[in-house]
Amino acid sequence: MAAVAVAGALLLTGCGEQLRGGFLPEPITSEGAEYLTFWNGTWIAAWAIGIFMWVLIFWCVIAYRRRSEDEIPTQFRYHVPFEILYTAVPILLVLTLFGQTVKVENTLLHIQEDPDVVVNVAGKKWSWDFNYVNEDVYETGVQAYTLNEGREGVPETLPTLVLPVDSRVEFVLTSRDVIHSFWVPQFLIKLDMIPGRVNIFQVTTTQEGTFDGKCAELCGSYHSEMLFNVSVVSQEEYDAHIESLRDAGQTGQLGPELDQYELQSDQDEPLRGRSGN
Ligand SMILES: [Cu+2]
Repeated sequence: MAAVAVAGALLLTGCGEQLRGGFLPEPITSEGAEYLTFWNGTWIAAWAIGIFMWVLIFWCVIAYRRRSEDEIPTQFRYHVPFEILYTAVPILLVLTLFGQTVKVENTLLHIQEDPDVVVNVAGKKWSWDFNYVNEDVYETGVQAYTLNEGREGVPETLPTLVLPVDSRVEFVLTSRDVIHSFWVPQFLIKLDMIPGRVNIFQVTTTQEGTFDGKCAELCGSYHSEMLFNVSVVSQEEYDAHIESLRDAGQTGQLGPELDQYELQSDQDEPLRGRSGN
Protein backbone atom coordinates (compact mmCIF):
# COMPACT_ATOMS: atom_id res chain seq x y z
CA MET A 1 0.00 0.00 0.00
CA ALA A 2 2.91 2.31 0.81
CA ALA A 3 4.39 1.60 -2.60
CA VAL A 4 1.10 2.37 -4.31
CA ALA A 5 0.81 5.61 -2.31
CA VAL A 6 4.34 6.67 -3.23
CA ALA A 7 3.83 5.75 -6.89
CA GLY A 8 0.50 7.62 -6.90
CA ALA A 9 2.07 10.72 -5.38
CA LEU A 10 4.90 10.65 -7.90
CA LEU A 11 2.49 10.25 -10.79
CA LEU A 12 0.53 13.30 -9.66
CA THR A 13 3.60 15.51 -9.45
CA GLY A 14 5.83 16.80 -12.24
CA CYS A 15 7.88 13.66 -11.74
CA GLY A 16 5.07 11.55 -13.19
CA GLU A 17 5.92 12.10 -16.83
CA GLN A 18 9.52 11.06 -16.26
CA LEU A 19 8.48 8.12 -14.10
CA ARG A 20 6.13 6.78 -16.78
CA GLY A 21 9.01 7.17 -19.24
CA GLY A 22 11.28 5.14 -16.96
CA PHE A 23 13.67 8.14 -16.82
CA LEU A 24 14.75 7.19 -20.36
CA PRO A 25 14.70 9.41 -23.46
CA GLU A 26 11.23 9.35 -25.05
CA PRO A 27 11.19 6.56 -27.67
CA ILE A 28 10.51 7.57 -31.29
CA THR A 29 10.36 4.05 -32.77
CA SER A 30 7.96 1.17 -32.18
CA GLU A 31 10.90 -1.02 -31.05
CA GLY A 32 11.93 1.66 -28.54
CA ALA A 33 8.40 1.73 -27.15
CA GLU A 34 8.47 -2.04 -26.66
CA TYR A 35 11.82 -1.79 -24.91
CA LEU A 36 10.44 0.92 -22.61
CA THR A 37 7.54 -1.37 -21.59
CA PHE A 38 10.03 -4.10 -20.72
CA TRP A 39 12.26 -1.67 -18.80
CA ASN A 40 9.35 -0.33 -16.76
CA GLY A 41 7.99 -3.84 -16.14
CA THR A 42 11.40 -4.93 -14.82
CA TRP A 43 11.54 -1.99 -12.42
CA ILE A 44 7.98 -2.56 -11.19
CA ALA A 45 8.80 -6.24 -10.54
CA ALA A 46 12.06 -5.30 -8.76
CA TRP A 47 10.34 -2.74 -6.53
CA ALA A 48 7.43 -5.10 -5.73
CA ILE A 49 9.84 -7.87 -4.70
CA GLY A 50 12.08 -5.43 -2.82
CA ILE A 51 9.20 -3.94 -0.84
CA PHE A 52 7.78 -7.41 -0.08
CA MET A 53 11.21 -8.52 1.23
CA TRP A 54 11.72 -5.37 3.32
CA VAL A 55 8.29 -5.84 4.92
CA LEU A 56 9.17 -9.47 5.77
CA ILE A 57 12.57 -8.46 7.20
CA PHE A 58 11.18 -5.70 9.41
CA TRP A 59 8.24 -7.86 10.47
CA CYS A 60 10.68 -10.60 11.64
CA VAL A 61 12.96 -8.09 13.37
CA ILE A 62 10.07 -6.55 15.29
CA ALA A 63 7.71 -9.51 15.91
CA TYR A 64 10.45 -11.98 16.91
CA ARG A 65 12.79 -9.63 18.77
CA ARG A 66 14.33 -10.76 22.05
CA ARG A 67 12.05 -9.53 24.80
CA SER A 68 14.30 -10.13 27.82
CA GLU A 69 18.00 -10.68 28.60
CA ASP A 70 17.75 -14.44 29.18
CA GLU A 71 15.27 -15.31 26.44
CA ILE A 72 16.32 -17.13 23.26
CA PRO A 73 13.81 -16.91 20.36
CA THR A 74 12.33 -20.15 19.02
CA GLN A 75 14.90 -21.96 16.88
CA PHE A 76 13.96 -24.08 13.90
CA ARG A 77 15.65 -25.35 10.75
CA TYR A 78 15.00 -27.58 7.72
CA HIS A 79 11.62 -26.09 7.03
CA VAL A 80 11.02 -27.91 3.74
CA PRO A 81 8.07 -25.86 2.38
CA PHE A 82 10.09 -22.65 2.95
CA GLU A 83 13.16 -24.08 1.29
CA ILE A 84 11.16 -25.13 -1.77
CA LEU A 85 9.56 -21.69 -1.87
CA TYR A 86 12.81 -19.72 -1.75
CA THR A 87 14.35 -21.96 -4.39
CA ALA A 88 11.39 -22.02 -6.75
CA VAL A 89 10.43 -18.34 -6.61
CA PRO A 90 13.88 -16.93 -7.60
CA ILE A 91 14.18 -19.51 -10.40
CA LEU A 92 10.77 -18.43 -11.68
CA LEU A 93 11.80 -14.76 -11.49
CA VAL A 94 15.06 -15.32 -13.37
CA LEU A 95 13.34 -17.42 -16.05
CA THR A 96 10.68 -14.73 -16.54
CA LEU A 97 13.30 -11.97 -16.84
CA PHE A 98 15.37 -14.12 -19.19
CA GLY A 99 12.39 -14.95 -21.40
CA GLN A 100 11.27 -11.32 -21.62
CA THR A 101 14.85 -10.18 -22.39
CA VAL A 102 15.14 -12.66 -25.25
CA LYS A 103 11.75 -11.56 -26.60
CA VAL A 104 12.66 -7.84 -26.57
CA GLU A 105 16.14 -8.48 -27.99
CA ASN A 106 14.59 -10.44 -30.84
CA THR A 107 12.36 -7.45 -31.61
CA LEU A 108 15.26 -4.97 -31.47
CA LEU A 109 17.48 -7.10 -33.70
CA HIS A 110 14.80 -8.36 -36.08
CA ILE A 111 15.84 -7.84 -39.72
CA GLN A 112 12.90 -7.53 -42.08
CA GLU A 113 13.25 -8.22 -45.78
CA ASP A 114 12.74 -5.17 -48.02
CA PRO A 115 12.91 -2.27 -45.55
CA ASP A 116 11.52 1.06 -46.85
CA VAL A 117 14.85 2.87 -46.45
CA VAL A 118 18.41 1.58 -46.24
CA VAL A 119 21.10 3.91 -44.93
CA ASN A 120 24.75 2.96 -44.82
CA VAL A 121 26.21 4.97 -41.95
CA ALA A 122 29.99 5.18 -41.95
CA GLY A 123 31.66 6.44 -38.78
CA LYS A 124 34.93 8.33 -39.16
CA LYS A 125 37.12 10.38 -36.87
CA TRP A 126 35.12 12.53 -35.99
CA SER A 127 31.95 12.65 -38.00
CA TRP A 128 29.58 10.64 -40.18
CA ASP A 129 28.81 9.78 -43.80
CA PHE A 130 25.23 8.82 -44.63
CA ASN A 131 24.72 6.84 -47.86
CA TYR A 132 21.07 6.51 -48.89
CA VAL A 133 21.53 3.17 -50.59
CA ASN A 134 18.35 2.81 -52.70
CA GLU A 135 18.26 6.48 -53.69
CA ASP A 136 22.00 6.50 -54.51
CA VAL A 137 22.69 9.85 -52.85
CA TYR A 138 24.83 10.73 -49.85
CA GLU A 139 25.34 13.26 -47.07
CA THR A 140 28.70 13.85 -45.46
CA GLY A 141 29.62 15.63 -42.25
CA VAL A 142 32.55 17.25 -40.55
CA GLN A 143 33.40 17.34 -36.90
CA ALA A 144 31.36 19.69 -34.69
CA TYR A 145 33.16 22.49 -32.88
CA THR A 146 31.52 22.61 -29.50
CA LEU A 147 34.52 22.93 -27.23
CA ASN A 148 35.32 26.56 -27.89
CA GLU A 149 31.98 27.95 -28.93
CA GLY A 150 29.56 26.02 -26.78
CA ARG A 151 26.35 24.44 -27.99
CA GLU A 152 24.81 27.54 -29.56
CA GLY A 153 24.61 27.46 -33.35
CA VAL A 154 26.29 24.07 -33.47
CA PRO A 155 23.25 21.95 -34.50
CA GLU A 156 23.07 23.84 -37.83
CA THR A 157 26.64 22.78 -38.66
CA LEU A 158 26.01 19.09 -38.05
CA PRO A 159 25.25 16.49 -40.72
CA THR A 160 21.56 15.56 -40.73
CA LEU A 161 20.20 12.10 -41.30
CA VAL A 162 16.71 12.50 -42.77
CA LEU A 163 14.23 9.63 -42.43
CA PRO A 164 10.57 9.23 -43.42
CA VAL A 165 8.03 8.68 -40.63
CA ASP A 166 6.09 5.39 -40.25
CA SER A 167 8.79 3.58 -42.21
CA ARG A 168 11.02 0.59 -41.69
CA VAL A 169 14.60 1.89 -41.77
CA GLU A 170 17.70 -0.28 -42.00
CA PHE A 171 21.05 0.98 -40.77
CA VAL A 172 24.11 -0.67 -42.25
CA LEU A 173 26.92 0.38 -39.93
CA THR A 174 30.55 0.52 -41.00
CA SER A 175 33.64 2.38 -39.83
CA ARG A 176 36.39 4.11 -41.78
CA ASP A 177 39.02 3.94 -39.05
CA VAL A 178 38.46 2.95 -35.42
CA ILE A 179 35.54 1.57 -33.44
CA HIS A 180 32.62 4.00 -33.16
CA SER A 181 29.07 3.46 -32.01
CA PHE A 182 25.94 4.71 -33.76
CA TRP A 183 23.62 6.13 -31.12
CA VAL A 184 20.38 8.02 -31.40
CA PRO A 185 19.38 8.11 -27.72
CA GLN A 186 15.66 8.18 -28.56
CA PHE A 187 15.93 4.90 -30.50
CA LEU A 188 16.81 3.25 -27.15
CA ILE A 189 19.32 1.06 -29.00
CA LYS A 190 22.88 1.63 -30.14
CA LEU A 191 25.29 -0.54 -32.06
CA ASP A 192 29.05 -0.53 -32.58
CA MET A 193 30.66 0.33 -35.92
CA ILE A 194 33.71 -1.87 -36.28
CA PRO A 195 36.36 -1.51 -39.02
CA GLY A 196 36.20 -4.43 -41.42
CA ARG A 197 32.76 -5.53 -40.22
CA VAL A 198 29.15 -4.70 -41.00
CA ASN A 199 26.55 -4.39 -38.24
CA ILE A 200 22.88 -4.02 -39.09
CA PHE A 201 19.76 -3.04 -37.21
CA GLN A 202 16.35 -1.74 -38.18
CA VAL A 203 13.80 0.56 -36.58
CA THR A 204 10.24 1.58 -37.39
CA THR A 205 9.91 5.36 -37.10
CA THR A 206 6.76 6.57 -35.36
CA GLN A 207 7.29 10.24 -34.61
CA GLU A 208 8.27 13.30 -36.62
CA GLY A 209 10.79 15.75 -35.21
CA THR A 210 14.47 16.56 -34.91
CA PHE A 211 16.54 14.47 -32.55
CA ASP A 212 20.16 14.19 -31.41
CA GLY A 213 22.62 11.56 -32.57
CA LYS A 214 26.11 10.90 -31.29
CA CYS A 215 29.01 8.48 -31.08
CA ALA A 216 28.81 6.23 -28.02
CA GLU A 217 32.24 4.62 -28.19
CA LEU A 218 35.27 6.59 -26.98
CA CYS A 219 37.10 6.84 -30.29
CA GLY A 220 39.71 9.55 -29.83
CA SER A 221 40.39 13.17 -28.89
CA TYR A 222 37.23 14.64 -30.44
CA HIS A 223 34.83 11.79 -29.68
CA SER A 224 32.52 14.26 -27.87
CA GLU A 225 32.23 16.35 -31.04
CA MET A 226 31.10 13.44 -33.17
CA LEU A 227 27.50 14.63 -33.38
CA PHE A 228 24.67 14.54 -35.91
CA ASN A 229 20.98 15.39 -36.24
CA VAL A 230 18.20 12.97 -37.05
CA SER A 231 15.22 14.54 -38.76
CA VAL A 232 12.12 12.36 -39.08
CA VAL A 233 9.76 13.90 -41.63
CA SER A 234 6.77 13.08 -43.88
CA GLN A 235 7.36 10.96 -46.99
CA GLU A 236 6.96 14.08 -49.20
CA GLU A 237 9.58 16.01 -47.23
CA TYR A 238 11.87 12.99 -47.34
CA ASP A 239 11.54 12.73 -51.13
CA ALA A 240 12.20 16.49 -51.43
CA HIS A 241 15.33 16.13 -49.28
CA ILE A 242 16.63 13.29 -51.47
CA GLU A 243 15.99 15.48 -54.53
CA SER A 244 17.89 18.37 -52.93
CA LEU A 245 20.88 16.08 -52.33
CA ARG A 246 20.68 14.99 -55.95
CA ASP A 247 20.47 18.61 -57.11
CA ALA A 248 23.51 19.43 -54.99
CA GLY A 249 25.43 16.79 -56.92
CA GLN A 250 25.72 14.42 -53.96
CA THR A 251 24.94 11.37 -56.05
CA GLY A 252 26.59 7.98 -55.73
CA GLN A 253 27.94 6.48 -52.53
CA LEU A 254 30.88 7.33 -50.30
CA GLY A 255 32.37 3.88 -50.40
CA PRO A 256 35.14 1.85 -48.78
CA GLU A 257 37.77 3.69 -50.87
CA LEU A 258 37.57 6.38 -48.17
CA ASP A 259 38.39 3.95 -45.36
CA GLN A 260 41.49 4.84 -43.41
CA TYR A 261 42.29 1.49 -41.85
CA GLU A 262 44.18 -1.32 -43.52
CA LEU A 263 42.96 -4.87 -43.25
CA GLN A 264 45.70 -6.97 -41.75
CA SER A 265 46.69 -9.96 -43.80
CA ASP A 266 46.78 -12.17 -40.72
CA GLN A 267 43.36 -11.10 -39.48
CA ASP A 268 41.86 -14.54 -39.85
CA GLU A 269 44.46 -16.16 -37.65
CA PRO A 270 43.47 -16.74 -34.08
CA LEU A 271 44.39 -13.93 -31.69
CA ARG A 272 46.41 -16.41 -29.68
CA GLY A 273 50.07 -16.27 -30.62
CA ARG A 274 49.88 -12.75 -32.04
CA SER A 275 51.77 -9.98 -30.36
CA GLY A 276 51.38 -6.23 -30.37
CA ASN A 277 47.63 -6.33 -30.96
CU1 LIG B 1 33.36 7.82 -32.56
